Amino acid sequence: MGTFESDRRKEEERIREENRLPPGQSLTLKFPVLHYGPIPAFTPATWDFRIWGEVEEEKNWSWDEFQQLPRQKVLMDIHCVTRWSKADTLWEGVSLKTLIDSEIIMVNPNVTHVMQHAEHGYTTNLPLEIALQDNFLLATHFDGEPLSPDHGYPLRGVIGHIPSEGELVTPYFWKGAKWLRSLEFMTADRLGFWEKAGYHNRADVWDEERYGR
Ligand SMILES: Nc1nc2c(c(=O)[nH]1)N[C@H]1C(S)=C(S)[C@@H](COP(=O)(O)O)O[C@H]1N2
Ligand SMILES: [Mo]
Repeated sequence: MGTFESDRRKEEERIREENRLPPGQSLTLKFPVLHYGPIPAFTPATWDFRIWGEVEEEKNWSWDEFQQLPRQKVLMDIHCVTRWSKADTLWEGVSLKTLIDSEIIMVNPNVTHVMQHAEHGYTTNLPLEIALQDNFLLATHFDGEPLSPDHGYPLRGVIGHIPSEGELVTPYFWKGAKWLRSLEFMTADRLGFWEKAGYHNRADVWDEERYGR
């Protein structure tokens, strides 16, 4: 116990010295589980992933089809608004930017925002330009393994801080939806689940935008 806490503090000091710990956060070596509501079951035969809203052509990918999309690995630090941060988390999955750059999906030119829709109605919104950054991923794997059910299996949005790309905007971790089922492209902003409940719409971790607009 004591040993674990001193390991944690040492690691926290290192991350802080590297300017990777946002204000008001503390480092955890664990991986907390945080969500509202129950963990949904995954049924591969009926699962689909939809691309809809302001797009040239809607998509409805089966689980098998989703596996065929180009894949990427991203290493980032994640920051929960409840004040824990976790460093060097390794994610693997599909990058929205790659899907758009390779014209696998084509969004209308007036699109400004994207809504993630998850099982049981959880939603979270992002400006398109942030969802197109390298630090937003549609992740199927964490640390080389498929996501565990409590962390969003089979698919979740992930957003975090990439230390080597310090210029990217980094929102709090709630802006990645676990058990993700669709992306809705929009021509105006709309608030997601926590955003409607009073959490900050932009949610920049470095400006400590936890609550309010
Ligand atoms: N579907 C869904 N996704 C969600 C949430 C949720 O309640 N439901 N909570 C968010 C919050 S507040 C955080 S901090 C992260 C937590 O992810 P983790 O449980 O893998 O740490 O998931 C985010 N995604
Ligand atoms: Mo969170």
